[in-house]
Amino acid sequence: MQQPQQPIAADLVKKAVHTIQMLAVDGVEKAKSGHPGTPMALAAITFEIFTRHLRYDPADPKWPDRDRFVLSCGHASMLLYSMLHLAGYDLPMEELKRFRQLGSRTPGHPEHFMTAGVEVTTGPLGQGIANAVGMAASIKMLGARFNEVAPISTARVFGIASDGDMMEGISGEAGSLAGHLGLGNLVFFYDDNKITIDGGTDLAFSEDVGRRYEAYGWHVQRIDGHDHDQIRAALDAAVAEEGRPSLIVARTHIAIGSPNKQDSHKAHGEPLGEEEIRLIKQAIGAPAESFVVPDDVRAVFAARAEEGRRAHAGWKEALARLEGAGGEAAALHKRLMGREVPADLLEELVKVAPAKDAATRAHSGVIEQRVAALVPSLAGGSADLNPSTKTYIEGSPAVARGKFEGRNVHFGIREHAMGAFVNGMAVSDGFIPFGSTFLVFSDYMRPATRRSGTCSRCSSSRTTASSSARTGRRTSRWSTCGRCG
Ligand SMILES: Cc1ncc(C[n+]2csc(CCOP(=O)(O)OP(=O)(O)O)c2C)c(N)n1
Ligand SMILES: [Mg+2]
Repeated sequence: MQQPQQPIAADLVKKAVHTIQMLAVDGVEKAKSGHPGTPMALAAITFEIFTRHLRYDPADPKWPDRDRFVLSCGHASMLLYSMLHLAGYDLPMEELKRFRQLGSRTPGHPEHFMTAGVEVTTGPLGQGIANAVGMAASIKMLGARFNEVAPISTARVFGIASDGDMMEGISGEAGSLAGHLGLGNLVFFYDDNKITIDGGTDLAFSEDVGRRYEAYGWHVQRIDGHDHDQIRAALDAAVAEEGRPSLIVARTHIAIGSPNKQDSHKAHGEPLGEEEIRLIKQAIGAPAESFVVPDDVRAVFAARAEEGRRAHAGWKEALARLEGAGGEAAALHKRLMGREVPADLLEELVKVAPAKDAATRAHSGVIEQRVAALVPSLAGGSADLNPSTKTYIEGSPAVARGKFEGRNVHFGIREHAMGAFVNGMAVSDGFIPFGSTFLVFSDYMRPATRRSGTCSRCSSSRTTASSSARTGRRTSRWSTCGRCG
């Protein structure tokens, strides 16, 4: 397990945070569009997440047991791109300079299939934090199957959500489910900056978000989001809390350090302007030039990447132990990680297709049981409609707090969250997820549905069972379309 790294000197921390802030500001300024204020405000928090806890190996962005980082407020994308660049992912400075340009790997909002290190597409507020709940559950479900043999699924999901994320109803549904399931591997910051596009949050938002999440069953802390000691202490406590998801309510100031834009909604969605940037850089002692990364800041991240490489090597040893143990666990692990689907699935299903007329959902139920028997990756559930959708996988328990070995998820009457949850599972490893409800209520899932089902390689909307039939391959990775290579 990767531990917090050696303390970094306070002046170097400050310099690194300024570097993150200025990369984001410079990117937005060069593009002449984007969101500079929020990356500035969140730089300290993100720096602490990446350098203190987040376990990642930039040389292998898909390492299955990496910790995930989800920027639910996708409009602050330049923050994520700056972090990925510094962390050593395949995102060169040239790409930061091409922010929001056609064909760049730095689109206005982060796209999962486009940029290494972007764990899930974000932008529609509320979706990212709800995806993160599905990701955290998926990691626990995988762990429940194998960790006793060897600890191969131990990752945590870190993220940041903004006021907009917290106002959107979907985050409430997902938060409620995460609290119910006791997802202790989920750690989110709430960027409590009291600003949205139209002005102060007091225009439309007055509840105590922290108390709401406490009521959901989360472990909640409240901090000054610019104070590194407080951020570190809260992060350490959140990571140590294994029985509940954690929310760290961080009071921040949008565009902190900007003499004329700090705490103003004007810093949300427009470039700060050359003169304002000059004043900021002068005030914080940053170089006047754009897109500068000092060597000692690079060295901090290089050291962190080295720690990540070591953690990755440790995980490979655990994986070798699992594979070396042989037997059912090793075989199941291989099938899950490959999301294996038999090439003759269709023929197998035709064999059990009921001959008698019945409701389509009754036929579907019969077929699904057969799919479940042939495809161990299949997992999911319904939004409280099991007797009607007939999707409960027989012979497997339901996922519950502290019990993640089952394949059935009771989503409760939460269609919005169900859609985002299964999308979160889809970008995780091991499972081919499904959700179910009445067709008319599937309208509640429409935003999540729009974002699902794209090929992870070429982003076309065709996915697999049919691809294996088309390509004639014995098995195929479920999340690729089979046409792109
Ligand atoms: C579902 C959805 N509705 C609307 C928007 C457009 N939008 C982008 S950011 C934002 C709100 C900004 O406020 P906040 O979330 O607090 O972010 P901050 O300005 O503090 O960075 C809105 C309404 C969106 N991205 N997603
Ligand atoms: Mg805000």
